[in-house]
Amino acid sequence: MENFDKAVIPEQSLDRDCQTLSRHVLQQFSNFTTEAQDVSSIMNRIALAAKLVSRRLSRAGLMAGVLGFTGETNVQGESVKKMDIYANDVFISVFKQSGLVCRLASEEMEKPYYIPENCPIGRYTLLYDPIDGSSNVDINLNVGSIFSLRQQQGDDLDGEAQDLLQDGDRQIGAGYVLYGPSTVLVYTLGKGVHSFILDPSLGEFILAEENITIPSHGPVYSVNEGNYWQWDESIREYIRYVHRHEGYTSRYSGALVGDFHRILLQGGVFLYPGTVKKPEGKLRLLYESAPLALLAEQAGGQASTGMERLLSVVPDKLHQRTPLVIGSTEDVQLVESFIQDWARRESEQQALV
Ligand code: P6P
Repeated sequence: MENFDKAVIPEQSLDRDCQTLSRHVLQQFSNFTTEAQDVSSIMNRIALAAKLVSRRLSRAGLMAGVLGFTGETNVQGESVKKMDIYANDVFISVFKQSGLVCRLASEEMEKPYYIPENCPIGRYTLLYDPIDGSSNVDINLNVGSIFSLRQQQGDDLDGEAQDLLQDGDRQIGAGYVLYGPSTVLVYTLGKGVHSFILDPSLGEFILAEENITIPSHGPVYSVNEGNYWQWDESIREYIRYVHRHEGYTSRYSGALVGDFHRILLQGGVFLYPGTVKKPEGKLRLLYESAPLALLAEQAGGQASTGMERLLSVVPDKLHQRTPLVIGSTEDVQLVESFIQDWARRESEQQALV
C-alpha cells in the first residue's frame, strides 16, 4: 500500500500552475515598462472576457435566453445570435474603467465603440470577433473569439477611427480563444505564438505550449466545398488536385478558429476564396484574417489573399473582407500557384484577343 500520509505536490505541477498568462506576457518584454504593464493588463482583461464567455457557453443549454437568434441583422447582413451580443458586450465591459482601451471595433458593431473615461489616455484599440462561428453555438460545437490589438495613431477627433485602416503589420498583438472541450487562448505579441489552457479550478489560463510552429506541410485542406460552383476555375483546379493526390484529407467545422487551430498544430491549409458573386470572400480583414495571419507568420506559416501577402493589405473600410489562404507555407504556396498560374493564362488569353 503506498504511503499517502505526505500530501506532496510535485514541484513541476506547482511551477506549472504559476505559468499564468499575465506572467508570460510580462516575460515577452525585456523590462517592466509601462507598455509591458499595459499590454499585460490588456491580455488579462481579454482572459477575463474569455472566462465569462466560456462560462456562459458551458451552461447555455440550461439557461433561458442564451441560445437562438435575437431577430436582428448585423452590419454584415448576418442574423445575430444572442450569444454574439452577449460576447460583444462582455469585451466592452471588461475594458470599462481600465484606462487601457479607448476604442473597440467588432464584427457586431457598425462603428467603433468608444469608452469615454478611457479616451484619450488609453492609447489602445481592440478589434475583435466576439463569437466566431456562432452557427455552431446552438449545436454545442466549437466556436471562438478572435482579437487584434492596435495602438491608436493620432487623435481620432471625428470618431471615425480612420487610423485603424492600416496594414496588419501594425498590429501590436493578436490571438484567439477556442471554446472547445477545453478553453484555449493562443496569442502573439510578435515574439512567437503561445497557447494557454483555462484551468477552471484556478480560474487561470496556464501555459500549455510556447513558440508553436506550423509544420511546413500538412494533410488537411479546410474549405467549404459546398461553394465549389461559385469559385473561380483556379480554386476548382486546386480542389481537383487534392482530390486526385494521396495524402490529403478534408476537415471543415464552420468555425474559422477551430479550423485554424487544427492547422496551427498539425499543418495544412484553410481557404475561404472569393466567389464569382463575392470576389472579396466572406472573412473580415481587420478582426478575423489579419489577427490569424499574424499568428500564422509568427508560427512560421503563411497567409495571403491568394494574390498578395495578407498582412500587407490596407483596408479602405472597417469591415472590409478579403479572400483568405492560410496555413503551412508549402500548402499556401500550392494554392497560390493555381491562382497565379490561372491569372497568367487568363491575361495571355486576353492578349491574344
Ligand atoms: P460558410 C463563421 O460565420 C465564419 O465567419 C467563419 O468562422 C467560418 O470559417 C465561415 O464563416 C464559415 O462560412 O460560408 O462556410 O458557412
